[in-house]
Amino acid sequence: MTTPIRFELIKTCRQTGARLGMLHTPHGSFETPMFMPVGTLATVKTLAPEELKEMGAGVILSNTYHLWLRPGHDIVAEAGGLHAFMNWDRGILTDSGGFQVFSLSEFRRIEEEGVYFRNHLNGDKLFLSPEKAMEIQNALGADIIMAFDECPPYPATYEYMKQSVERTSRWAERCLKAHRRPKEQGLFGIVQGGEYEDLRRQSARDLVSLDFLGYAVGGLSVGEPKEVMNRVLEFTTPLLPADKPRYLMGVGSPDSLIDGAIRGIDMFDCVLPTRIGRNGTVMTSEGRVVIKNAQYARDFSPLDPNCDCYTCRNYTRAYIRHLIKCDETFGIRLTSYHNVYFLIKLMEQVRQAIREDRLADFREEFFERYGFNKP
Ligand code: PRF
Ligand code: ZN
Repeated sequence: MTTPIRFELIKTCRQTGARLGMLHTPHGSFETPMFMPVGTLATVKTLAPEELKEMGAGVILSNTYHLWLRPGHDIVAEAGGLHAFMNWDRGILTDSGGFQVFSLSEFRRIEEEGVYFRNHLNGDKLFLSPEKAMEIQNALGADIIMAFDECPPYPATYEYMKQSVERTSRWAERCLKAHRRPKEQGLFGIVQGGEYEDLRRQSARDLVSLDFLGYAVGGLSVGEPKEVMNRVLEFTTPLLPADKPRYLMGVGSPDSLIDGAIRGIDMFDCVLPTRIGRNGTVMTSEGRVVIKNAQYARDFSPLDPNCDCYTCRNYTRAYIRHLIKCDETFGIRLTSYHNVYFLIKLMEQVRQAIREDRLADFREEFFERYGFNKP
């Protein structure tokens, strides 16, 4: 194989311009737009790989930063790589660590060379650079690996953002040079630039000229209003090559998945389904349900009347509420299962709507039922 990652554009929706595609990886081919569940520590919290497969998950995401600290990328490499270590034979994407450093650790200092910061677990001094992030990701062995970038906070000044975008481009070039397994792992570049159109343009131009196998849009879903994210996507995705996959990082609310697909995004990831699942919130076709609420104590219906997942076929709201209120781990397994299934099936519906050129209609119906159209 000459290129580990190949994207096949199958069709675009005539109503919206959304793309139906196929992502070919060394661990299988998967339809896009897709949602990638997050398994930060080489596990999608509470779910077994077999369960993720039966739901139809294609690619899962894991994190360079976390696996570097625990158990150490050397141990994962010794196990035969991340796929073997965690018993997952479909796709894996690893994020490069930059974003996690910015969101988790204190005392970070960004220099041209890389980022100095403290371990969020024990306070030890650490240093992560483009070369180090590539070394770790090459050892982990994911199918898709990410360039080491800076994701500035929102809002950031234009002057700061410009410097940051330029540094992220230089870091991206260093990542390409440091990549030791280009035949087995596809490297994606990450477009930054915040809400500034000319900086997004500059970032996209720099990265596209470096020729990555795919492009992520980073620096969104960092606290900006939804309209800002949509506007940034509207002017950013047209800057990216049509024959390469586009990945919107860290976005997973149902409305944003649909609105991202409409703006030409092919891949998404987010901790949302498992994170809210663990605190007892579920996404349903009729909106979010906080299962701990007293109103569900005697509700013997499934989490979502329109869902055919393992949880909804077998368990009631009242039972799941009871488990979660008693801190029984089975409860959060059931909510996590349902929530991940919900987003995977949502993307199946999005793909079907693209196939039939009716994604705008689907969006309207979905938003109405979910309650996004309410004031
Ligand atoms: N960069 C990286 N990972 C990320 C992001 C980013 O900008 C985001 C932004 N939402 C999530 N994860 N490397
Ligand atoms: Zn369900």
